[in-house]
Amino acid sequence: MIVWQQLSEQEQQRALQRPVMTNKQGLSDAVAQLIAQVRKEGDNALLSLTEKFDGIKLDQVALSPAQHAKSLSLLTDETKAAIELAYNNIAVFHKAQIANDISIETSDGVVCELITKAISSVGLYIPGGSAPLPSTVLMLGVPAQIAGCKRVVLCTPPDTSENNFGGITAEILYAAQLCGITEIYRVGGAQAVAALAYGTDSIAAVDKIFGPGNSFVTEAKQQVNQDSQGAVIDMPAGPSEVLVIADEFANPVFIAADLLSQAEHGPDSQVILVCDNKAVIEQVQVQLEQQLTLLPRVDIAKKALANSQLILTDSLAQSIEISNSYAPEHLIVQTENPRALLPELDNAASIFLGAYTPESAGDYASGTNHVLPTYGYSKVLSSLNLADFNRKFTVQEVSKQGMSNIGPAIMTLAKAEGLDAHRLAVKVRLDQIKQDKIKE
Ligand code: HSO
Ligand code: ZN
Repeated sequence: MIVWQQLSEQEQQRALQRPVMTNKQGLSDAVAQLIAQVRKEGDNALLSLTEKFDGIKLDQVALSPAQHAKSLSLLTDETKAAIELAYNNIAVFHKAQIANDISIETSDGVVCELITKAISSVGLYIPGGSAPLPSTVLMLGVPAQIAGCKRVVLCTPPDTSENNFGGITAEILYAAQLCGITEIYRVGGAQAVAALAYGTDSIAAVDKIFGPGNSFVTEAKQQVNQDSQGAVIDMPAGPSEVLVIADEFANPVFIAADLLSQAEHGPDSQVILVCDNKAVIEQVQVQLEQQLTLLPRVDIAKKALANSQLILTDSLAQSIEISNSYAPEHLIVQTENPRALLPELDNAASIFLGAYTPESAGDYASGTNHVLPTYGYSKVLSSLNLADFNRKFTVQEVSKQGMSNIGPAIMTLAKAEGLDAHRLAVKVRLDQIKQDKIKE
């Protein structure tokens, strides 16, 4: 536990520092090579890299209908129902985000419009292997479906477990099926990102790539994003993080469970508790130790906890201040009246209010999206939403009357900028309008 009051300003800054994301040259070179190989050798590169990294020799990246059916058959009714419940809630929340087009007359005879259209083709990268994420299929696939993207392509590494060797995790397939995704490929890592960005014989290139991944995937996304021939990506990736604001009314068992649910994601996960009550922090510490030992991912969670903080503040106001300056990805508020604090919570990508709102709710099934800006980006970036699968463009139509109304001002502005061709483009029209009037 650290006592905020007793730290110098510098120490306070250090306490909230995130792990430095070193863009190791070795990683960057290795990924650049993988991308180059996929661009040159196409499907052959995908198959040989899958053999090398995933240890499985495939004859094609597409999943055959027979393999698809075999993988899907492994799913229990209980899991299906859970995926359906999550799908429905996520769909309700994202359908509510459908934006209305705008058409408005800004001056008499001057009509301006804002039109929303779906991005035509999107690629969803879903991690596989030891920790497949069917929930991420829903978080990406549902908004893509609601936005109406014409092509939705899913890439995920092939399953190498004994009973589904060479298939795809059943939960991923079922979630994809609900989202109407039919293009599914068994390829992961940087090679999947390269295929999505540049295309191969089997996988046509997409316009935008979404989804989390390991350091290779993250680096590959950055590289294709920087290339104008590549693809745009969803958002910068960083270690996942949670900050809990608690007061004397909070339940230490709940808090510890929430902190651990974040800690089990990875050794670099960030977990922070800010609380103005010492007894609560001490009880959380006891709970952390007790609950930790029961977790299958105890080693990962332990590492994450080692670089995390339990901070004693002198007031709730100070706790809020710390949270706002840290700008967490997830913010859980366990206080007497959490909703009352909401107007003061400025920077967080996803906020969880009250004792019965764990992060797990938003991770899986409440309806909000779990793809969120981390690493302090919540100050400027938004939680993934329907707009990420859309683009907006404008339309304008100016009548003769409209040109007469705004033309003189445009000419004055063009003159002020010294752009005479701009001024003339208006003048020729105003002259024509004058001539037409004389003829009338
Ligand atoms: N907490 C993760 C999302 C996730 N949790 C997926 C469980 N599965 C990042 O927001
Ligand atoms: Zn999670």
